[in-house]
Parts: sequence; structure tokens; C-alpha cells
Amino acid sequence: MKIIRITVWKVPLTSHETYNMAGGKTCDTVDSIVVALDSDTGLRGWGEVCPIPHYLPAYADGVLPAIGEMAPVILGADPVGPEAVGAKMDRWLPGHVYAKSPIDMALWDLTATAAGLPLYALLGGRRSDRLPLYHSITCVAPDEMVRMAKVAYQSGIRQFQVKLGADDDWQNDVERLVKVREAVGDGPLVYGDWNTGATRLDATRVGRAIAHLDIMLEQPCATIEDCTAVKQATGLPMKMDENAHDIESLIKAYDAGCMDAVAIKLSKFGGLSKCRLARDLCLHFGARMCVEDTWGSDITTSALLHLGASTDPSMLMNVCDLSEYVSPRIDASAPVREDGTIAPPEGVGLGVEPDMNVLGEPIAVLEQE
Ligand code: 0XW
Ligand code: MG
Repeated sequence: MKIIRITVWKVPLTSHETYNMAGGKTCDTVDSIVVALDSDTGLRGWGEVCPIPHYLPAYADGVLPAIGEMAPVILGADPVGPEAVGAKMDRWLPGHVYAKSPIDMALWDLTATAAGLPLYALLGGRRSDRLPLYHSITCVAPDEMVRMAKVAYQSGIRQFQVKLGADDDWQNDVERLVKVREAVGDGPLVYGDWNTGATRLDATRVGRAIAHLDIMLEQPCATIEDCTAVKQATGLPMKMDENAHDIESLIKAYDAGCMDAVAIKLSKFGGLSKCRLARDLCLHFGARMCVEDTWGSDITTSALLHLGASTDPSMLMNVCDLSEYVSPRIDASAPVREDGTIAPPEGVGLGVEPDMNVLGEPIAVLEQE
């Protein structure tokens, strides 16, 4: 089999609730980049990447030029065995992991489709029927966040990510965590995420004020060293996110004793292939995993569900139904949350069928000359 065409679309995704994070980061309408790889046998594989502005070294308009740069090693390649194509991309254009993620996703979709198997079968086999979801609560007034937590609780969600720091007032963050913790009762997992936006001092003040509660902190500061200092000063469990993006950073965070949990985001590592390696390393490290991506619709969500479904359930903390937070849906028949859980799509490959009306006109079609 040979890849003969790369088609790229840009789809603006609008959040149902404007999503506020520390440091002035917000997610209102953001562009998702959808990629299709066509083979000479008539099979098509799908990929998607949706970077959040200012969140990681990634931006939507950077995806197409990077794919154009890599086109000479993608076009003509055999898609079966995505890591072989990945190695060629890494030699041709080092870095640019987020632009490689949708290509890698589409290669896995093609490989599994050619094998006639659902993608999870190639990533380790189905390890659970349904996967636990968390719900991420935008950083707004504490009482409004409590209301959102209660709505999510009613729908069956038992894991709550409380965004912190958007108003730069550490006492409001204490109120957010105390009130959400109380609202959902004992048992559910509650964690506060600063998305790197807190100083060591403020994160430590918040952490010490709530240290008597069952709460985990997520990525308070911009470095592993500062996050470790906050963990040591507060004694609270710590989830790593922005700083954990490759094998080296996972080892560093583990060695620092700062990785009780970790976000394995597809485009942060460079796609399913790299995340599968990261997932297997985290199994060894004993870090509970959140398998997800930065943002996106149904293609991204389906890909992360296949990786989640093939991950040892005892180490899979949760997954994220990103397509639930935005519209439009790229495949309205793709899985949705049910009683706080979700399952990967049925069918071969990724199992998604994008709605061509939602995708609209492609922004590029690259073919072998
Ligand atoms: C990447 N986010 C902003 C969106 C996901 O829902 C989770 C969150 C994070 O930083 O963890
Ligand atoms: Mg995070």
C-alpha cells in the first residue's frame, strides 16, 4: 500500500462555555486541523489536531506548512507500520510534534483498517469496556463552578478538574477548591489545574490552605522544579501536564517524585505512536494516566479512546470527551458520555466517519508529482 494524497481541512470549533485558564488563556473558537491520508488501494485514514492558543508550542496555522515540508517522506510511503513513517518524518523535520500527531493518527487508522481491526487491537488490546471520564470546569466565579460540578455529577461524572488562577487571586482559588470538593461529596476525584500560571508562592499558599482536603494539584507552575517544590511544601499529590511531553520529561518528573498522575495528550507527544511509548513507560512508573489531547472534535476523541481502551484500567485515571465541549461535531454518530463513562467507536480503524458538510472545502490537497 502507498499513500497517494494528503488532504487538509480547517474546522473552527466553538466551546459551549468559554473555557478560561490561568494566565489569560481562553478557548472560545479555535481552529481544528483535520487530515485525510488516501492510499492507492482506496482506503482513507483520518487525523485531527486542535492546538489551544498560548497553551503549548503549537498553533493551528503551523500544521499545514509542517505537513507540506514533510510531504516528500509521507507521499509514496507504506502507511502500514506508522512508526516507520514516523521515523522518516523525525529525520526529515525534527520536532514539530503537534503537526506529526494527525499524520500519525491517520496512519494508525489506515493500518488498522487494512488489518480489518479496531485500532485498540493494535495498541494493546481492549482492556476495558467503558472508560471513566473527568469533567473540566472553566475558571469562573466559585459558585458558578460549583453549579457546573453539580450538573456534571448528576450526569454520572466522578472526576472533576477545577481550573484555577484566571483572576489571579489565590484566595478565590481556595474557595473554588473548597466549594467544589464539598459539592461533590467524599469519594470523587477533585483536582485543581493552574496550567502553569501560578507562582510557587501562590500555589503553595493555596495548597496549604486546602491541605486538609482530599485534593490533587495539576501543573501549578511552569517548570518541573517549581511543581516539585509546591508538592513538597503542600504534601498534596501532583499531576503533571504541560511539562510532560516526551520520554525525557517523563523520566525527569518521575525522578523528581512529582508525577502521581500525568496527562498523556496525543499532540503534546507527537501522536498515538509516541503516546503508546509514554503510556507503557508510565505503567512502569506507576503514574495514573489521563489519556486525552489538548482540544478537538470526534476524530481526536476517537483516537484517544482507542489508546485509553488499550491501557491497563488500574493505571488509567480517566479520558476526556473533548467533542462534548465544542461544536460542531465532526461525526455526530461518534461516542458520547453516558453515566460518566465513554467507549471507543465500534468498527475498524478509528471508527469515525467525518461529515463532509462539516469539513467543507479543504485548505490543501497534496499529491505526488
Ligand atoms: C487541555 N485542557 C485545557 C483541556 C482539557 O480538557 C484538559 C485541560 C488541561 O490543561 O488539562
Ligand atoms: Mg492540564
